[in-house]
Amino acid sequence: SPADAWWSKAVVYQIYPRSFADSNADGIGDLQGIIERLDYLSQLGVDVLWLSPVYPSPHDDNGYDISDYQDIDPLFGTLADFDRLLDAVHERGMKLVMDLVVNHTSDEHSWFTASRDGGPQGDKRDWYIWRPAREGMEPGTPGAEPNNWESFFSGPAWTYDEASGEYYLHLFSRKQPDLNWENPEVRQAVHAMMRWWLDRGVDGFRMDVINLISKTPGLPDGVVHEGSRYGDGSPHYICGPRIHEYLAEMHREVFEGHPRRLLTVGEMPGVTVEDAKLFTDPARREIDMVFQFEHVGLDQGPGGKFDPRPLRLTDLKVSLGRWQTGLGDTGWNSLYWNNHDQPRVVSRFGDDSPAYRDRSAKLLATVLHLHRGTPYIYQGEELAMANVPFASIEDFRDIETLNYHREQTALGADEERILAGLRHRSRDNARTPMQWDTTQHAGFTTATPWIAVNPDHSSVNAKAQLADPDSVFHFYRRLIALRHCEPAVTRGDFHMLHPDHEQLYAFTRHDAASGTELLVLANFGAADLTVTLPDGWEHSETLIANVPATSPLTTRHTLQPWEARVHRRR
Ligand code: ISL
Ligand code: CA
Repeated sequence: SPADAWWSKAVVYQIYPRSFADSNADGIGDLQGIIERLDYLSQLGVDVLWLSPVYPSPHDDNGYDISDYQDIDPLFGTLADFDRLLDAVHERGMKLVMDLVVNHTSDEHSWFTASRDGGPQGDKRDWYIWRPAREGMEPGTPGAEPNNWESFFSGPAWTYDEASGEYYLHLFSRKQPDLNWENPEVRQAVHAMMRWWLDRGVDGFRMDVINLISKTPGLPDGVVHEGSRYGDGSPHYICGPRIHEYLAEMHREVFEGHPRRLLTVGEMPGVTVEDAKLFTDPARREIDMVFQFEHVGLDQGPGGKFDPRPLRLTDLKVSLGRWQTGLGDTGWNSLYWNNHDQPRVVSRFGDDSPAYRDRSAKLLATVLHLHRGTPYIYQGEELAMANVPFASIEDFRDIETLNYHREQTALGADEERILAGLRHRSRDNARTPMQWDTTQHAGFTTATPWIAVNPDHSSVNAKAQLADPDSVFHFYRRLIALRHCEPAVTRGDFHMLHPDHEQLYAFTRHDAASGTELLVLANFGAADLTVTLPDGWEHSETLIANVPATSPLTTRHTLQPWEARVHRRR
């Protein structure tokens, strides 16, 4: 069972290098900055670090547009710095996982420039996805794109290349052309690059949008939904026809028989429980776990990502509960609230007002870390870093945000309305610098940071939290330690209690092997909540709680606002 694998006991910490720590005063985080903060991560107790991309890149999408897979961007340091970082991570008993972005490259990658400049008959033409204009249309004119797909970052998913008279596909920005995975040479080049990093000593990969690499042959138009100018291409690229074949092949070519214990996690927008079970069933030898997106889409209104609506707790429980039981004993979940693409969870699903910020952050941590699966912490989450009070569009940096703003402005949308959506949802909420202390730029840099720090760093920062045993940081540290020592956290089965309750998130974890059962109770709200417990939990042992001096459990128990507690019985 996947629960026997080393990573079932592990907690992963995601570093977004550009925003973590700047060692050379250029306003951008770097590898040396990470090295200087490793003791902080060691103290937190995490097992694995995942680095967002540090490869050479024009940074159209902050490094998710890679121009050379086998080097380090000078912004972040050198390969020698990387080797020092890797050693320092290993010396502390942690592992390092790289971001693998191979659905697309940068348009400045030599593979793409060769593909483009060699023209339709060129050697590397077939490494990318080139197509002529739509039948009967004048190439380069509006609507002449080969199909009607929309890019994730607004506008058509095709860009016209005047010189060759053809278009190339890019599901993301025009500077992120999609690789053609149908071409075996492309797959072999990717496998060789992955082996090169493993030979260097890295411990695995987080695979960017890896379920988008196989497209339906013929690239058919998508259905045009009400209110959209584009077709929905997603059925033709989400978990496409050859995706399992490609991942099984990658496993064979790269991971099979590898002497070290690795971790592979596939980022998979739109993946279903059924597919995830196939991807992560160890017997099928594809990948270890997937990032799914269902729970972070539940608070999205009909207008899409930037049209937020309040979360219904019952929806969250239905969704996460279905993934828990759906993957069951066969597959394995990744557990996350945050990453560099998501707004901060304490502002999103918790309560970031001064009264409840820390307590609700601890509640969210408790609920997540007690699920079955491998938890991921995104930098700053362990300090309850919150969304950012962006004043105007000038404060944002993210390409998705800026493109959306430009598109909506051109459509005549109201500026304040656009900004309201962006304040809730922009990816830049997650990308402001790590808050180390109370100094001007939060100890992140002594220069001007590439994006402004959140003004709340005067009260929310690592220095203050390290000194306070009741801080969110130390609470995360205790949750991580609990996973390391309590087998029911990793192995226990999952049973949701009170699924229809709109304020209570409660479940049990039962581990038959050790005869241990855990009960998790969480009050998602600012009002007291009286709950009726299942039999036999009165006076059970409290393992962890986010309120001081917890009273013993009674059959009818009243939870304080945002209270969370975990009990154990044997
Ligand atoms: O945040 C999103 C846009 O609304 C997501 O759809 C996101 O683009 C998707 O989850 C894929 O994310 C990954 O690939 C992107 C990159 O921009 C993201 O940062 C990365 O996590 C393209 O490489
Ligand atoms: Ca720097």
